[in-house]
This record gives sequence, structure tokens and C-alpha cells, in this order.
Amino acid sequence: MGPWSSKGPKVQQARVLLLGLDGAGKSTLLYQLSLAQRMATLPTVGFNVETLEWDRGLWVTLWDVGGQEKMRTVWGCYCEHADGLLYVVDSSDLPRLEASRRALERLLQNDHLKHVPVVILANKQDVEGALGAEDLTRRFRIQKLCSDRSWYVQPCSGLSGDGLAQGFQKLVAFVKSHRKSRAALAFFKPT
Ligand code: G3D
Repeated sequence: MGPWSSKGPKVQQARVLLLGLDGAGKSTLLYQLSLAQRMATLPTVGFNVETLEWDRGLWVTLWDVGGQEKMRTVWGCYCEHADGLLYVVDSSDLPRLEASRRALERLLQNDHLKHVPVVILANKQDVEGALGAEDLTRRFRIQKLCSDRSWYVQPCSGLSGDGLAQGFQKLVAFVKSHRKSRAALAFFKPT
């Protein structure tokens, strides 16, 4: 996916990765988004790609790549040209929290994701005992992990859809401002 289009009827495009361990709720969240927004689905093997119109004229392509251990090794291949990352955590799966944190840590080391904004979706808030946003922030040491980028932790539920639009909106806002600051930097860069 190319950068925001600067020509024509102001159609903008963004490429967003939707990642997280298997079972975190990625497909469910993608389905919830599809209920709320106009979507174009491209049938794929191994991953799902959905393009949805968020605001008028803003099309976001979401790449939902499998989270099984084997698939995690190829996450890096999808990072090029990413504008944002939605990282889904099953906040109720306490035994796998550390594996999820490590997977995120590894992911953020990818050069293509340098400074790319992240919204962490603390999913499954409807499950009793699920960690809230503050606890997850602490357990994931997110301030340290994401010190070089914009980040936000959004509690949500894939079952009800609660919190999902807010998380997505936050990421879109980050992506827009990240794009602006990159463009400004390029403008002022000495030749
Ligand atoms: P994945 O795409 O990340 O692998 P899925 O995860 O979307 O397939 O979700 C895995 C399981 O978690 C599914 O249950 C799904 O219904 C459930 N799930 C997703 N989001 C939520 C949530 O917010 N709350 C609860 N309680 N469950 C959720 P099954 O039973 O189909 O495996």
C-alpha cells in the first residue's frame, strides 16, 4: 500500500497490521469492524486482508496475520510500509501474557516499524479477571517498550465490540499525525 494519496479526490490510504497471539481475538475484532464499516474483502490464505472506509475518503487496509508460533516468525515480512499496528492481547489469558509481551517486543525491533504508532487492544474485557488497561501497561512495560513512538492501550471486547471503534480511531489519529511529522521532516531535511 502506498502513502496517503496526494492527488485526485483526496482518497487516503493506510496500511495497518493487526497482530497478536493466536486466540487473542483478531478475527473476531476484524469481523466486528466489518459490521460497523464498509469493507472490501480479499480472500487470502494464511492471513486476512480487509480494506475498510473509516472516515469518508480514508481507506484503511488491515492485515490480520496468524498468531500461531510458526506464523509469528513471518510477521516481520508484513511490516514494510506499515503505517500503524493494532496489537491484540487476550487480557484474560494470564498464563500467555508474557509470551504475548515478548512477541510484541520482538516485533517492535523490526526496522520497518521504527516510530510506527501502536494501539494495544486489551481484548476480552468481558471475561472475569481480565487485566485492565493500567495493569496491562505495567505488565507489558509498555512505556519502555514504546518509548520511541505514539502508543495507547484500549480495553475492548470482541464479543460486544465495546471499545473497538475508540481504539481504531486512536490509531488513525496517530497515523495521521505520524505521517504529517514524517512529511515535515522530509521537507526540512538538508539536501
Ligand atoms: P484469533 O483470530 O486472534 O486467533 P479469534 O482469535 O478471533 O479466532 O478468537 C479466539 C476465541 O476468542 C474465539 O472463541 C472468539 O469467539 C473468542 N473471543 C474473541 N474476542 C473475545 C472477547 O472479547 N470476549 C470473549 N469472551 N471471547 C472472545 P472460540 O470459542 O470460537 O474459540
